[in-house]
Order: sequence, then structure tokens, then C-alpha cells
Amino acid sequence: MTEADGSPQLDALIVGAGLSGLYQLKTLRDLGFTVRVVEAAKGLGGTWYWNRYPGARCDVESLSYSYSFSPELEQEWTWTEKYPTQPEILRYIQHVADRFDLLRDISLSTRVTSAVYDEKARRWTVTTGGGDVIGTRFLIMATGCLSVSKAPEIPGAERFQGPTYHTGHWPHEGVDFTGQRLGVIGTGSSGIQSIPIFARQASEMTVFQRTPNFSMPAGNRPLAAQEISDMKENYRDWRGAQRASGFGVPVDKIRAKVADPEVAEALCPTSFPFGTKRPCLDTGYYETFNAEHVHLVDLRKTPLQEITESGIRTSESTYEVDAIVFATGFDAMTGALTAVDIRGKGGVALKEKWGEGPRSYLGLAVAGFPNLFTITGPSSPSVLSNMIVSIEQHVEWVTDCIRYMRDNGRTEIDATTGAEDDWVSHVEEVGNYTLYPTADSWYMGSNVPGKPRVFMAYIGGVGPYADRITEIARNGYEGFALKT
Ligand code: NA7
Repeated sequence: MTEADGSPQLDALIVGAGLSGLYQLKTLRDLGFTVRVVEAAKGLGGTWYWNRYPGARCDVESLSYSYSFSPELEQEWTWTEKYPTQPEILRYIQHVADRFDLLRDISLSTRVTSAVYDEKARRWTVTTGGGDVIGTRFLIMATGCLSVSKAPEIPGAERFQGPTYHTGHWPHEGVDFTGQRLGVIGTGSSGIQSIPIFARQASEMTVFQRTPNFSMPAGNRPLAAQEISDMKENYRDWRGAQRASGFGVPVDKIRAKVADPEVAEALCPTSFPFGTKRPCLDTGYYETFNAEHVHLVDLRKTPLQEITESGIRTSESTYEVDAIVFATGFDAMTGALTAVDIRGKGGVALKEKWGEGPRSYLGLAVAGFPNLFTITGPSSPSVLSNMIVSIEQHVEWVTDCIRYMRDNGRTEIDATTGAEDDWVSHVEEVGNYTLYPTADSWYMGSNVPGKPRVFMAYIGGVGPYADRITEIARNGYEGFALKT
């Protein structure tokens, strides 16, 4: 369907061609809706498209980190390792796109810059970086929780004469640090996964650590044929259990792995309780610091002061380097949503509404922004779960909602402010029963200077959360105002 001026009019526009966007496209298209995906990258995969630094791997086991919606897909796809590598996940995503013929409804290299709600027409007008205008009844942000890299807010970063890289935006052609003096800033999951590999290349490597992290050996290995076939036999039961979800338990043995006791001590996490920052899985991370050419700088003792033309200066000395890797993380959970100029009722900007922290009903909808859905949005379990389970949950809920609206002749759905307030209070209350708010983490938004310090995920559990949103839908979308 097109407007008189030729601009497309859709039932739904999906932003993002990662695991969420692809499944959302399939479910809506299967119901006969006119739907399109726009994606800023040149390829599919979302977070997995960009995070291609060496060693990038999912920290959920591959047999669980896969779609559950198609028993056939489950049977035909075979994972090779316990924890899937980024290239293998991308191959899986490509396979899904080919198998369900998704590509024909996806526009790559297309970035959405603004979305404005027309209250009269009850439709969104979406504009892309290329100047295209798309009209749509529903706007579905499938933009991911960890997709906007956090710029390193370090004085002088732009002065450095050598190459700099961010783990969240790694060059597609790869980088070889052989023979180079390398500085790595950041020891979160991305740093911990990539540092052992950089150490094999660099002639000298200095790791700048602000906060030591909890990391456990991944114990990665090829999957045996028997365990794959056992899993394939039991997939259906497993998927049911998965939607109720669970957590792992740590064993930490850093002092036994690192020869230099001072370095070992510096690597031991002490400043926050286990789990309040996302625990990492590593392969040989701590042992890397036993190599003579690998050095650890403890930024708590000698704070980072600036980046110079040729190196990194702390309060104690300057480290000359040829290249710098920023493994400094993401503007998590809200970054990709506030990066688009989204204007709801009365022209209010989402960024403005979220000035004091994200407010959302169920992590799915935002009061005053009708017909807008956020897949794994803030205040849903999202990053506190196996993402793909939460993605499927949200995608299916949104699809059912849009179908319900079509079947019942409704053209607008908007969360009420009261329901949103209650949900935000509930999320906060449950979060306050935990230790999460005690740590400075990306869960709290506190890794980004100036970002409000709010616990952005829902810790009430994937299973109970699913029951709640299902119940809300069953009761005719409680907490939402629907218009015909
Ligand atoms: P994370 O986990 O946010 O880690 C970022 C790291 O970078 C962390 O060690 C930060 O220290 C450090 N950092 C950030 N900014 C600075 C500055 N300015 N100076 C020094 N050090 C800094 O991001 P990742 O990409 O590793 O992982 C994100 C998630 O992806 C992960 O949890 C998994 O779910 C997958 P800090 O801890 O803030 O002191």
C-alpha cells in the first residue's frame, strides 16, 4: 500500500534485523500483514553483526541460544561448540533468513533517524537517514539492548595518532596486532574474551583495568554427536523449561591461576557482589597475565588521565602504544531507542520522557507513544535472561496484540500512565530486594556519564513475567487504552 505521494504505508515497520526483528517479521508476515524491516547495517544479525572482535562468543550455551518457534529448524541446524562463536551465530541467523525467505522484506543500510506519531491518522511517519519516508500503523523497535557502543569518555582520545578500535564495532576485515604494542581499555566480557587472543599477536600488551570482573572458565569444547542428538530428541521439553529460566553459580580461583600475587590481587573483584555486574565466561583470561609481554595497570590505584598522541597516561606513567582497543561497553538498553528522534502524542520526545530514566509499561510499550512496541525494552527481563527466550516472548505477545487489534477493529493502543507508573514502581521494588542497585553497572546505566542511575531490567523472573503479560492480554489488554 502506498500514499498518493508514493511513500509506502505499512501495517508494521520493524527497526532492526537481529534475532528480534527477523522473528517479528516472520510472525507478522505469516498473518498477512504488510510489514518491512529496516536495518542500519549492511548485513543481518544486529548485535552479532557488529560485535565481531576476536573471541566474540555467546555466554549462553548454543543448544539453548537458538529459536524455539520451529521444530524443523531445531532439527536441521547443528551447533558445533558448547558456546557458539559470533561467526557461527551469524551463519545461523543467515540460515534462518534464507529458510523463511525473510530477505525480500528487509532494507539493509537504512538507518531510521526519526519517527513521529500522527494522532489524527493514528500512524507513525518514519524517516530514514537517506531521506525516505515510511508510513506505518505500528512501529516495532527491535533495536537490541547492547547495540550502541559507548564512546570512551577519556580526555584526548581524538588526539591519538595510531589506530583505535571499539570491540562493539570491530572492522569486518579483522585486525592483526602482530608485532605491535597494544593498549586495551576495559575488562568486561568483551575485553575478557578478546585479551587472550590479542596477547598471541601483540609484542607488548598493556591492559587498563578500572574494575576487576568476576569471570569463570567457559569450559568451551566441541559438542559431541551424542549430546547433539540427545538434545534434538528432547528439544520440545527443554524449550518449555527454558521459558521458566534459571541462573548459574560461580567458582573463582584467580589466585591459583596468576603467578604474580600482586597481579592476581588486582584481578580479584572486591568492589561489588557477585552477579550485580554481568559475570563473564573466559578461555584462558587470567593465565594471559602470566606472559611476560602482558601487563596490567590497575586504574583504581593509578587513574587514567588522558590519551596522548602516542599512548595512554595514568597518574603514574605514560604507556607508549601503537594501537588502542576500547572494550568499554555499551549505552545499554535505552541507547538505541533514544538515538532515534521518537515523538509521541503532543510531539513529546522519548528522550525527554526518559530524561530521569526509562519509563515503560512491561518493557513493551510507553505511555503517550501509541502503537509503538519495544522488543526486550527496559523494565522487562531482557538482559537478565537468555535473550532469545525473552525475544520470542515479546515478539509473540506483540504479534498477538496486533492480530487482536485487527480482528477487533482497533486502530490505536496506548499504555495508560497509571499502569505504567505501577509497573515502574513494581520493577523498582523488586530490584530493590536485590543487590543490583549497589553496583555501578550498565544494568544501572551508571557506565555512561550523565545517564540516570536506574535499574533498567526486571528481575521478577522470566516465567512469572510471561504469565503476567499473557494474563494482561487475556483480559483485553489491561492497562492499555484501545481505540476503534
Ligand atoms: P562492559 O561489561 O560494560 O565492560 C566495559 C569495560 O570497560 C568495564 O571494564 C569498564 O570498567 C571499562 N570502562 C568503560 N569506560 C571506561 C573508562 N572511561 N576508563 C576505563 N575503563 C572503562 O562491556 P562489554 O562490551 O565488555 O560487555 C557488555 C555485555 O556484552 C556483557 O555484559 C555481556 O552481556 C555481553 P567499569 O566496570 O565501568 O569500571
